[in-house]
This record gives sequence, structure tokens and C-alpha cells, in this order.
Amino acid sequence: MALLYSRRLLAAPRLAAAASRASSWWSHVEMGPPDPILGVTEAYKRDTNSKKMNLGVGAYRDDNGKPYVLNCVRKYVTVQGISGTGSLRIGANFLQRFFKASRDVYLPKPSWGNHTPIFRDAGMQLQAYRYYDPKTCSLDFSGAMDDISKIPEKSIILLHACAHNPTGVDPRQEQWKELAATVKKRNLLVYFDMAYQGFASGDINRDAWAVRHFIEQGINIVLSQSFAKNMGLYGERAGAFTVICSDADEAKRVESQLKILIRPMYSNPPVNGARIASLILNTPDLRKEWLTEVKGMADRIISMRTQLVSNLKKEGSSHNWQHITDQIGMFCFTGLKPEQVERLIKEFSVYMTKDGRISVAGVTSGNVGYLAHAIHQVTK
Ligand code: PGU
Repeated sequence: MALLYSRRLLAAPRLAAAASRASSWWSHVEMGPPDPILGVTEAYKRDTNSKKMNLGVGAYRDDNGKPYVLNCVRKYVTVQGISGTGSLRIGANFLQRFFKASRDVYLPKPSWGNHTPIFRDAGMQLQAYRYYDPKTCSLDFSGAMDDISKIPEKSIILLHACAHNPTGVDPRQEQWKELAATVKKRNLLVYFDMAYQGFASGDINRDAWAVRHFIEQGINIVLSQSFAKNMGLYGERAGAFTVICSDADEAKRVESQLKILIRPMYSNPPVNGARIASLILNTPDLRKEWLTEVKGMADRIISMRTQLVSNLKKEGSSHNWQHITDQIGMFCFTGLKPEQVERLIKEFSVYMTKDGRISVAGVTSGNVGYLAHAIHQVTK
């Protein structure tokens, strides 16, 4: 395939040169044997007999001899989006156009800053539910459950699938179960934002647990995914928006409307990042290497959390910094106040968002000591 392709590309301009060449470097190259399995298909394709049968390749066919797409696969409609942000925006516009039950989208307090303009610009209304307790720097689970159980039926709730941004605080599996039960009882539409799959635990399957649990519970979710972080494809803008439908027919209808939505926005997404992502996911060796690298990235972040805390102790800080190691994912919600953040920036050139969030990905064994020193100076 690659050879044919390059020959096609090169044939015309090289033609004259080829005519004057005495011999080729490759004249000794013999015809290779056909592949024992795929070669059968090639021979089958060349055959003109109308009764021909291909019993060579082990790929399932239906009773009409056609490739069979499993029904459970047909229930997913996935469209490629422009990274996480673009995929969220497709979803927001889709809800605005087709979710007739409500305009209200409930975000965790706090949430990623861009969620608000994404949904607002798509014509939705933003509401909030309690999520984080600044006093304990951890999940306010009872507050969240209390608020969620009062959300009007058939509203939309946004959940961070894993590695919540900016707090680094996720529900535990038992808490996700309770949450799913309440969401089901209230008949809410769940919008999962999954921008950090792999960064919470280092394991992409474990990080997909909540999304899968909701689907297993029969909750028809929508999902935005980004491959920016877990594949390091930031500039490629590879992402996806998925709607879980109740049957294949519904999926077809939803897909047709998503295409209609996307056509006037940007017509088609760029192919390069998506090709890289699909190659990694579908090539066993690359997939294995990728999973190891994701774990490596997550582990380095975890080790920086530990080193930051031990360096703070070394500095003589008497505060309880346990939340730094308790929190997960790329971010740590330090609990630093805006004036302390300002001092860190002005006096130490340590930059972070005003809400006291640090991207632990930016901490290294070379600068963790300096960071701990700076934090200690503004918090003692
Ligand atoms: N959803 C969440 C929860 C995010 O944190 C981000 C990126 C996205 C979606 C969007 O991902 P993209 O694939 O990059 O479109 N948040 C990062 C990146 C900076 C930004 O704000 O775009 C962050 O630092 O919060």
C-alpha cells in the first residue's frame, strides 16, 4: 500500500531519469508469497465466479454475507470533535437543539472555567451543585448529593469523568454508585466530560469506570473526550463527542443531526491527530507502549505531589498539606488564597491560576524545592 502510494506520487517526475538508468538497485527483489490469510481474500476478490465464497478470513459476516456491526456498537454514535473543547461545544449545541426538556446545565462548583461560556454561547443556562469543600480541601459528597437530589427532573448535569479540574477530587466508586442511583431517580441527562482519562490512576480502564458504570445502569449519557493530554496531542486537537442511544435506528437519526450541526461550523475535522490516535489505539504494540507512557506520566505527577509535601515539611511548614497527595490527576487545588497567589507570582515568579490551582505536571525534581520554599514563605 505504502509502496504503491509513493510510486504513484513519484512516477511522473522520475520517468525521464528512469529511462536513462542502466539497472535498478531492486532488480533482485523477488515476488513475495501471498499472506496465508489475507492472500485468500485477495484471490477471492480477483475471482469472477458469481458463486464465490470467502471462507478464509476469520471475520464474522451476517447471513447475507455482509460484515456485521454489532447492535451494541450501533447504539453509540461518535463524531470526531476539535479536541475536548470542540467536542463539548458540539454537545452543547446538540442539547440546545434537541434536548427539549430543559435549558439548564448543572455544573460542579467549581468547574473548568470554559464550561460556562461553552454552554452559555450555545444558548443553555448554567446552574451549579456543591462539589468541593474548601475547609477540608476534599469532596463535599453530602452537599453534592443534597443538591443533586433537588435538581428538577430531566435537567442536564455535567460530571467530570475523572481527575476533576480544578480540584483534583473525584468521588470514590461507592460514591459514584450512589450518584448514579440519584441521577437515575431524578431522570437527569448526564453529560460526562473526560479530558484526563489515564491521569487519575495511570490506568485508562480504571479512569473510565464511572462512565461505564452509568452506562451499565442504563443511563443514556453523552460524553466529550479529549486526546490532548493522554496522548500528548495538544496541537492536533483530537477529540470525540458520543451519544449513547437506545437503539441502532435512534443512533442513525442522531448521527445525521450531528452532521447537520457540524457542517456549517467547520464542515470536517482535521484528520492527522485522529489518525495518530486511532493508530495508537488499534496497533497492539503502540497501544501497549502508550498505556505504559500514560502510567509513567501519571506516576511522575504522583511522585511530585509526595516530593512537594516532604519539601514543605523540610521548609518547616506546620500546615496540613495532606490534600496535595490525596488529590489526583493533573491538578492540585492548594487552598492558597488570591493574595498568596499574587505574592507567589510577584515575589517568586511562580505562576498559577488565581483560584490556587497548580498544574502538578509543571513541577519537576529540579524545581519542587523552590516551589515548596516559595509556598512556605507566603503561608507561614
Ligand atoms: N475539559 C476539561 C475539564 C479541561 O480541563 C479541558 C482543558 C478541556 C475540557 C479541553 O480540552 P482540550 O482538549 O484542550 O480542548 N483544560 C486545560 C487546558 C487549558 C484550557 O483551559 O484550555 C486546563 O489547564 O484547564
